[in-house]
Amino acid sequence: MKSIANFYKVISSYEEIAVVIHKNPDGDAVGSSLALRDLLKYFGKKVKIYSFDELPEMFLVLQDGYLKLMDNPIVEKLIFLVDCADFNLTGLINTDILNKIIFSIDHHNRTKIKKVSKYLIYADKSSTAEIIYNIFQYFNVDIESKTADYLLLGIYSDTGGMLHSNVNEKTLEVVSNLLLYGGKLKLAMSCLKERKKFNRIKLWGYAIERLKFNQKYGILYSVITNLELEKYGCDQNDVSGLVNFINSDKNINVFAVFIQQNNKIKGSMRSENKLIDVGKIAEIFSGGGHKKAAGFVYKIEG
Ligand SMILES: [Mn+2]
Repeated sequence: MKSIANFYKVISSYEEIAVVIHKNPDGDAVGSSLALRDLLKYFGKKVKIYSFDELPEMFLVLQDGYLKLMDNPIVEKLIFLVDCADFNLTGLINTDILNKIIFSIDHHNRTKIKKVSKYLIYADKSSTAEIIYNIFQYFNVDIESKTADYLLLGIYSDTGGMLHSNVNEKTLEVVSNLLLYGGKLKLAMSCLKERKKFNRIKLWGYAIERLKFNQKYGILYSVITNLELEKYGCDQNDVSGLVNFINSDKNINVFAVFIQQNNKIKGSMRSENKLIDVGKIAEIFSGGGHKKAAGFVYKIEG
């Protein structure tokens, strides 16, 4: 689906609608899902948001808005996936989606996701939140200050606080308008700041100490094992900010952190090089992402 106009056509046949976010949810998944719920409610829909994982600690203030997927089977016939590059990242299983319509709203660099029949995918947007903002605008729906907070959380989270190269003049215009709608940066700031806990800083120090540079490909990377994560009292959420943190030197093509977990390697990559699309690299290793930031989980056979 290419046009936002079809969004209303699709939702008009349903009274009850589900929104599903990806595992290990980030600020964009959380902010976008809450804002989408507000939009759907404006259109008179009953909406439930489902998450496979508990929300990470920094989003606890928003926890009430979510149902745990395991304990709450989805009854709604229309399911929105937000910010989800890969169906497997939802935690949904085949029986959850039997005879249901799946609608993806996303900015990851993918044109097709398995089992999804409706799309609004704009890979040039900074975040899914920016796309949701565009839907509000298209249908002339007033954005309340609380919704503006959610959208700002999504945009701030995916742009590392407006520091990444996915920010353009449109993103800044959206942020400016959201502030005019009464949005505050407080929620976004508190969620981003919370990521710098003591344990996390110790882990980052350890990983930074072990950074290696691969001259041939211009990749700066570090490897952490799952046992080391445990030793520092951290989990995978604590690693996500690290790759943004080391993303610094303009002569380096790709910044990456790899977590080794039994027979799996989980990678998180960033690039500021215009010629490099890390989303494509991630796809090769069965992952996904947008041009400048991407992740994958690679299973080692045998
Ligand atoms: Mn996102």
